[in-house]
Amino acid sequence: IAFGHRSSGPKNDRFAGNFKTVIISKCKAYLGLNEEQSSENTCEKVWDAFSGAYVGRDPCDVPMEAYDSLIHAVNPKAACNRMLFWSQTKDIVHQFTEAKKCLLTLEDTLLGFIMDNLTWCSKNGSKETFSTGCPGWSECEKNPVRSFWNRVSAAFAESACGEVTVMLNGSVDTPFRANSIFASIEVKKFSSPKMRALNVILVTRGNDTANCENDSLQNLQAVLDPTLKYTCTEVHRSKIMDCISDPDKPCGACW
Ligand code: DVN
Repeated sequence: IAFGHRSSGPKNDRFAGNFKTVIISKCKAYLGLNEEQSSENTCEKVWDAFSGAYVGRDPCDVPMEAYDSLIHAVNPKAACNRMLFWSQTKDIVHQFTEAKKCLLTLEDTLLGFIMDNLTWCSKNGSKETFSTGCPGWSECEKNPVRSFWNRVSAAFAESACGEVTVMLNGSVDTPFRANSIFASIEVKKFSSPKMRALNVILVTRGNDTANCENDSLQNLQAVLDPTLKYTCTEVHRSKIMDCISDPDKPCGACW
């Protein structure tokens, strides 16, 4: 009787309810901290558009376009000259943007912040959201999580303006990896004259495998809009870490 008003089983409803609660509370926490223009029901709108993308769908058949209405619902404003892209440098970039507010990554925007580190999917004909038993990143291409990151990354890169920074990993053979989101989605959306330059920060550890002459970085320059200015700077990881831990060091001193 206690759950009599619910349309399906209480156990599943409770689970779906939890995921919705996580999304709404992360959304509210973000808006509270970031003083962004928002209305009373922004987070409810985010949930409706977000869940509408994948709930009831086969977890291997959610294309990136399913999240179009979510992007339109949020319509994030671009932060010209402050956008930081990354590939294979997740930990250091987020430590960096946490410490220094001069640059921001996708995960420092509303949608990226909410979904970072979460997994979700539904099933054909279901009303539920699951956080376990969902397809892995490469198990099928059109899974809800991968399509979400593809779609929000495309929107983030499309809005890129002014001087743009990307932190790449100099300790791997291929800092610019062809099937990364950065290479396969974001770089293709960069366009001048709105965007002026791409500045690569290649994070090295000394005795490293890659430098700015790396073949994959030649590929990056080759696929980039030729009217964009390109720079590449090798920066030792310890220099960035020192900068992160010293609140008195301005961003300009980090590389
Ligand atoms: O510029 C950034 C940002 O804007 C973003 O959304 O896209 C860029 C980063 O994506 P990327 O270029 O594909 O960078 P990575 O380091 O190759 O992959 C980033 C993340 O995607 C990984 O950390 C994985 O997320 P996870 O599991 O740590 O939460 C995920 N990922 C990518 N390829 C994967 C994968 N997870 C599992 N298997 C793979 N093959």
